Amino acid sequence: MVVFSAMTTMAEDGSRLWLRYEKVQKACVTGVECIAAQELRNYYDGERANLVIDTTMAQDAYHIEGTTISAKDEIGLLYGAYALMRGEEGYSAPQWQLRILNHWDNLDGSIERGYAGQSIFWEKGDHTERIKEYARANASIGINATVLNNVNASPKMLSAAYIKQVKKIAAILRPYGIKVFLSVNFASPMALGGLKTADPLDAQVAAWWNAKAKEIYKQIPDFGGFLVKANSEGQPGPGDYHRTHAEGANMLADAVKPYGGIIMWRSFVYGANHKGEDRVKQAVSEFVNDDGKFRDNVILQSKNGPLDFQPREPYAPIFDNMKRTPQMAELQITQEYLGQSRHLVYLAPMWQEFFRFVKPNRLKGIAGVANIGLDKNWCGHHFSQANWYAFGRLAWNPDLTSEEIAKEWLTQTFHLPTTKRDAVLSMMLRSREACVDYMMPLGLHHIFKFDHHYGPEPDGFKAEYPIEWCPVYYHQADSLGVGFNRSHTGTNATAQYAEPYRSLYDDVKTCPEEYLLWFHHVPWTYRLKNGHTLWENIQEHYHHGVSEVEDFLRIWQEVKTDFDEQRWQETQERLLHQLENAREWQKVCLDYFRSFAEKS
Ligand code: GCW
Repeated sequence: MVVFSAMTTMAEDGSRLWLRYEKVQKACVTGVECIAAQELRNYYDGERANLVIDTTMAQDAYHIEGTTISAKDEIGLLYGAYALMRGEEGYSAPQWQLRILNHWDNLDGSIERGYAGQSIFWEKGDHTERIKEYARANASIGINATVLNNVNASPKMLSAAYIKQVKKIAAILRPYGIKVFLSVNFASPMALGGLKTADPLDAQVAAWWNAKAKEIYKQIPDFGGFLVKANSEGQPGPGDYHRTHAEGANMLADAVKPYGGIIMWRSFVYGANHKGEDRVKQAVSEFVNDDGKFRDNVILQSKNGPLDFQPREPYAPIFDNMKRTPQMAELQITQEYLGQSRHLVYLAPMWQEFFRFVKPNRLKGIAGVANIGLDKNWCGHHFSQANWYAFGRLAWNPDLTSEEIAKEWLTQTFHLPTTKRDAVLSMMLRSREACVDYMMPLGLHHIFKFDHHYGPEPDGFKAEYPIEWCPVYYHQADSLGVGFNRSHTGTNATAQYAEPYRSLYDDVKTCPEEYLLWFHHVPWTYRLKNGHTLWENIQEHYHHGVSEVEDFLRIWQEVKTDFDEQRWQETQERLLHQLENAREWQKVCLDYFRSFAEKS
């Protein structure tokens, strides 16, 4: 167990995350000399610890018996050391070998959908210490890879000057077991290499990528590979040359293959080729013909839901449809659509919901869009740190419960008596459902304000925008009812699901109520399971969401004296704002829907 500082002796600005160890320098650490040994020597409150290499063990796994940790290598020992300090015993091995963060960080230091300051990698200045702390925090929860730049990638990323910087960052991360990857712009051979085309079947283009891969691996021999957003939201891709995604991905895969690299190819593609098609169907239509055609070092990376990181979505049916293609899931840690860094929303329950439908053994790895920036407390909101923590812990073991993870995080991050900890725990565990309730209950989706995605705009329509960006497209409210008919009488998106979900979702009577308006256009007067009408239910959910946040504020008052002042106060301010914003959601959405519902 670790020792915590007395609350008043140190500024509690959140910068130490869950690693709030005090130096005790008590333990006598024997065995392998490595970072794990140093960490234990500094912070472990036991008398002794022993580190043993056992090459027969699985990669990254550790075994803790008494105070002896065994693992295959120094990284496994490091994972074991952190586990010992949080009180674990016995054997543990990760579910996935690929546990990766995706940073949407731009080379000018800004972060797309970042709500916690500028980039720790690209903002001007020397952030070596910060990056080292980042590595340590990731290692403590088992994250072993990272993509350093935005999927909307600048071609400059692959210039010699930037590769040099990547090499420096890789050197800081390597001792903590973190492999570096880059997002690439598919048109880099033109923008950077002066070629006339980026056609993946053009020999010069392939040669350019081969040479680029060679240049990178010469500097960074353990470089991981590339993440690619192609032919999506204006990004270039193989489609520009009438080539398939497989043809584009395979050309890159061949370039990194000699060095053991991989390509993570995103399926988040909609628009251009699919005019008029229900947006949530488009990824499957776009990719299904490529199934089985990718090289073995390509992984298809898909968001958990078929739309875009909404507070609640059904799982993405692409996971059912690509049967011969390795796949990984992309989760979003940064709360783009869940109150950003201003709302307290603990995301583990949402991710676990996804794993109920897409079993972890169907996936090759797991990616999380990071919520980290240069803000003192890393994530903007003190409680958003819990989402980074939970992502790592679930990437290691998706069978952990949201409650177990939250308890671990609370115990390490604050210093609370059990009853108070449990009060805060209850707030965390209820927070995601509360957010769904005050933003878009019963399967409503994407009724956010344009562009920044913060706050409600159910009447949102702009003729100059693609219809898939307009809230009115998603709720389809009229005098008869509300919701998007995706059943066989509508867009038939339900047909993309495997049984039993296909039938379950298709029938308004069996469709789970939390997805009701996602799959069906339902009369305002339709009676739900509780006997109340749809319109009454919608109102009840919004009211409930708001009253949950009121209760969070009550809990927060109750625990005031158990917290350090700074973190309590900063969280309080955010909770007050969250309540105001939840009330705005309630008012704007109910006023708007009432204008249809009460006419009928
Ligand atoms: O969620 C949407 C975001 C974009 C993002 C895109 C994507 C990086 O609003 O900011 O771009 O998805 O995932 O590619």
